[in-house]
Amino acid sequence: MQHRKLITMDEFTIRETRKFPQATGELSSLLRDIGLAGKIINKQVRRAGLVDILGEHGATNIQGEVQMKLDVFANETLINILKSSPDCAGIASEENDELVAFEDTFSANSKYIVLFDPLDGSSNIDVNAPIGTIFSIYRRVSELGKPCTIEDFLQPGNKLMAAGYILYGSSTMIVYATRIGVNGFTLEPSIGEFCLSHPNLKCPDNGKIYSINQGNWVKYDSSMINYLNYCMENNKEDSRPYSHRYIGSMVADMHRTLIKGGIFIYPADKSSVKGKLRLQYECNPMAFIIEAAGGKAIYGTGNILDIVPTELHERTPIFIGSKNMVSKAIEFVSAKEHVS
Ligand code: P6P
Repeated sequence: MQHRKLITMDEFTIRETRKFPQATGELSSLLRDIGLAGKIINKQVRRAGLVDILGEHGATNIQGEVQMKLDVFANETLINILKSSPDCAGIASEENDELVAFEDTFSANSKYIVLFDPLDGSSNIDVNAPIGTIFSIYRRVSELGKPCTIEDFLQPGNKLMAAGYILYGSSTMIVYATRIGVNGFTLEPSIGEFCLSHPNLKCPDNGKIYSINQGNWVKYDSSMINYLNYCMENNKEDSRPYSHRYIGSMVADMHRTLIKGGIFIYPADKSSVKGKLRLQYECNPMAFIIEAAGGKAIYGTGNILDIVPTELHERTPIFIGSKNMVSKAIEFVSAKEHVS
């Protein structure tokens, strides 16, 4: 049988870079570094049940969430690798209160900064459910040669240069978007390389799955309840245009939404008036990916990518996925202006 030639992520990014004569290859190099961090994290995730890496690390992060040891390992791996990369001036992590500006000369002259959620969905670690790493890459706005500043990290999502996620699922994948498209790569363990498996990903305009934590039902306002009734009412005639799926790990729920179509929603509610999910670490990167794949990402009346962040860890409501399903949801849900 003729084996399909494997195209590694490095080969792919170099090929893409060659399409732009002015490109320097720094972004490709940064994506390679993030892929390396993903492979190192993946090795521990795959052994989590065997090594003393489960269980609560005891510390709590700025969100007040107890940090699982794997969270801390993933965070430190990403920081260490990006610190030694010549293409990253600094980072901001969902697990760190403040940004980390890399002070060495190499880094201070780098033109990119990276934000990441090192291990999203970590509450699923001890039940072996899919978890993921989410990352965003911006071109810095501060002066080269000096440490990066908070302004570099408070750019709206429409300024992103690239964004992606690593999904530690039944296989390990990295999916990333640039301004020219979305591509997925699956880790081939025998050679330790991410190989192109999902070229030119597109989010279907329609889908059959709505994804939301309906356990929060009692906290929703009437417009949100009306929308959920719409999602379920159709099932009474067993027409079943919509099914409900919710993994509770954004990377896994979003990957399904990207591949199969559907809508993922984490709305504002009575106890989380700004929503739960973080704008810079979860919502903007996912919005960038979904919109690059032809989908839609809204917070209420406006696009997620147009929100101008005012603080590093701010949250936002999110309706994201197949563009026709997002448009339908917004018909029901009264516009919720972004509460900054
Ligand atoms: P809930 C995980 O903690 C996370 O940040 C996302 O990955 C996920 O979509 C969401 O929170 C789950 O939140 O309130 O439904 O448990």
